[in-house]
Amino acid sequence: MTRYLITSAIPYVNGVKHLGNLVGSLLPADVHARFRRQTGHDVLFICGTDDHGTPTELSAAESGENVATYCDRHHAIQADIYRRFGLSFNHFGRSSSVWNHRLTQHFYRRLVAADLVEERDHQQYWSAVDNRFLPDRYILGTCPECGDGNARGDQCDHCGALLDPLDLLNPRSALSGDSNLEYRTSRHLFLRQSRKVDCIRDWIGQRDKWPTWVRSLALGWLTEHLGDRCITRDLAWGVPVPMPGFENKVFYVWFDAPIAYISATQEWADIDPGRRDWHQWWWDPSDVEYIQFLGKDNVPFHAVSFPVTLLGSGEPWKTVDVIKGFHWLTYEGGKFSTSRNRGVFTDAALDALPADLWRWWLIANAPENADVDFQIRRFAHDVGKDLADVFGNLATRVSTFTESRFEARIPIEGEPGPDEIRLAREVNDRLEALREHHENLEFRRAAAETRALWTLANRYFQDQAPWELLASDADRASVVTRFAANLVALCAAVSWSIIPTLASQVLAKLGSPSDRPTWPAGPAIAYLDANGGKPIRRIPPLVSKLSDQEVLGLEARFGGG
Ligand code: B3M
Ligand code: ZN
Repeated sequence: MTRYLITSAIPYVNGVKHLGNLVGSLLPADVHARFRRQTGHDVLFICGTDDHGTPTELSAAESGENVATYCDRHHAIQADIYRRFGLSFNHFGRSSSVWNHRLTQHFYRRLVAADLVEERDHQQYWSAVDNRFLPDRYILGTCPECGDGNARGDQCDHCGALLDPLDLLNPRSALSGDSNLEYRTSRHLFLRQSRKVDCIRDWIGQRDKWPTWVRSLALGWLTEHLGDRCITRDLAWGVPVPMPGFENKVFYVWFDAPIAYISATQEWADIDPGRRDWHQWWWDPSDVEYIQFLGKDNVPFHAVSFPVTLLGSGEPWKTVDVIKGFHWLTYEGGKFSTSRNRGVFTDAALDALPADLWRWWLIANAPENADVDFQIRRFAHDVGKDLADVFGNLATRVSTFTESRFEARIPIEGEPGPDEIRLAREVNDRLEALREHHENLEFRRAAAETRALWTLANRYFQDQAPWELLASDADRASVVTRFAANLVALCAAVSWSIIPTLASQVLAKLGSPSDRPTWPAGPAIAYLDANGGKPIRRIPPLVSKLSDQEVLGLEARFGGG
């Protein structure tokens, strides 16, 4: 049976992430990991923090902390937030770990042996005021593409262009503002990606499960931009370059970051070496399907650069089978902005409302094929409707009725009739569709199908009206109540990957396994007719709807409206 290796892009350690980061990689990866575990597969779900790079150094400098201490603190903050969001990583590692230092240097040596690394002189900005080189985000300036005045040395946040510091007009130091910069030559290492173009093109050609837009993005990058890439920087924080003359340099963050997927697995294995073996996941495994979840700006690095590292090493590393990319989540018609504190950040989201409300809306509206706008008012409306009116209402109504009219036991009397046979057939069809959507990584469709099952269950209970049957046909009232109670359990079990806390609450009250409910197997008629005599408890209202006042409060708090 296939085993699933699942990675989410590793978020930069600096600062708490917003909902866009959550839905762009971490959350869908979790939903898929949970779904695969539910269907009986062996899953390894790996993530961590991306601890290197100039944004982190700049944030540490701003907070007055030493970079390592800053990273420790922020790693713990992010790990805690993701735990509270229910993200079920097997391991949440760090790119600054000793495992990642070791493995990054290993890849470097293999690439040198394969003649894929070249030393070159590289022009860098140098500031006399700061007394240092200014790589990447240490430089700010005017974007040559769109004219925005605050583009950074590696990227323009305004238009998304990927840049080199030397591309910027009117460059200045991000540290001191010094604009009287010098060019200085510094010796750097380049990964000769251009020699691997055909190899990567063939490799992409063999991956047939990527979303079309991800594939074209990757192929476009391959043809237009695949120059050799500088993989070292004049910085102190990062993985040291094991090469004489490079004592004051480290590897570029994007060289070591994806390697952390593997090194975090090695760290995970070292926690319990008797039972865990990282080779089984990464070293030429025959039965592993590897899926990466990431935002669209990360596609080139995962579809082209990281494969150059893996394939270029000449070793049998596992490469990705499916890249599931995501577009952007925007916030109330604009951008999420950390500096302007605009948008919903993950810590504030959890302070305001339970995790499952965010999880539900984000998955149901995941930016899979285009950007999606998050609006507080729409969010409040949707979760009120789906989670309170449909799913919550179903669970509370059915359990309350069973408790008060059947002494808190699923009634055993009566035989299913034509309505139950029809219902079971529809449940079978919908379950099969739902399973396919999850297997195909179609999250919006999976959420819509999940909702359709809830609606079906609600409608069955409402149409059959067992409260009216009690006096006229007690056996029918029993059958309907039994089917409805089992439907609630089924609805909860298949929702667990998206809303794990709410689903577990419901299952616990119904006396069903709630930690990791198994995916329903076999014909629905059998399990909808089962459990006669089983005790259940009343399920209190699961989700309360947000009032207008509360919506206004959230808008004010998160800068929306
Ligand atoms: N930290 C960028 C990002 O969070 C980067 C991803 C690395 S994945 C190896 O978008
Ligand atoms: Zn720009």
